[in-house]
Amino acid sequence: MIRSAITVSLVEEARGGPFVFWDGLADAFERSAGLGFDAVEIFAPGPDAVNPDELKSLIEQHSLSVAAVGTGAGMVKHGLSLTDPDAGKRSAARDFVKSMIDFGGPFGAPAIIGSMQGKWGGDLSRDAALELLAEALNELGPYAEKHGVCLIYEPLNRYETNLLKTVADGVEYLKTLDTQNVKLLADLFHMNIEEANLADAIRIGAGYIGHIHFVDSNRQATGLGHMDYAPISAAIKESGYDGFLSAEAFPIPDSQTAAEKTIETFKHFFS
Ligand code: LER
Ligand code: MN
Repeated sequence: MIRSAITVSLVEEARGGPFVFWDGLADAFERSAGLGFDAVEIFAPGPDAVNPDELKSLIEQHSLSVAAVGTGAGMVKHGLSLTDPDAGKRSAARDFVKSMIDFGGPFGAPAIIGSMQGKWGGDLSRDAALELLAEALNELGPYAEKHGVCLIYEPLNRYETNLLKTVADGVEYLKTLDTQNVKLLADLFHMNIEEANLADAIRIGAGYIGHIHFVDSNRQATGLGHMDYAPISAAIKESGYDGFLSAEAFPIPDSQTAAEKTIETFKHFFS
């Protein structure tokens, strides 16, 4: 079943970033439940930022799930990346991701590798960086399996990565991995920059896409840009996707309006 989700950031350093809620978990859960969302996606500074008992009680109180947990704080707060030329830093990056897998796993929430994938450049060739990333994913994918969750890898647009930028490239890359427990994140904002046709890209990703960032062309909430959701939603449904459509969008004009616009679009195309 396709379910709705919405992001909350607990990372002060990321303020100004594309997350809908910013005022803590309790606020995010209450507003999300009030609007009829199915789940919350959490961007946290680290594995200890959230008390698991508190999260458990919010989940129960509001009948919500945790859709996914972001790992970008490893980069934003600690400057870590899985393709750092320095082996010690790569190892610290993998440890950070593991700690986030251990945080989200018990709640059934996969961890997302977005900015933690890093970039190639300097002495590090593109092939070498992709090899380092594959080593990391081959370790972290099976690591996530012990919680019964997958690991999510997100192709990004050209301004945020020079590694993999399209769904098709992501699919081909996943096929080269030893693990089958890594799925792609199709972020409609990144795709709007990189894909020739978003619906075709979704079809190419059928069976490989494990999470979707549901957002408009300008990274505002759905309905506030010029994305054409009719062909995109048709492709998502045709592809048999049964994960979350998660609003990773700027809180413009404010969090509540962004959340309302998202659930309105979700209901229009997916209910
Ligand atoms: C970054 O642009 C992004 O889309 C996030 O989901 C990555 O963690
Ligand atoms: Mn994203």
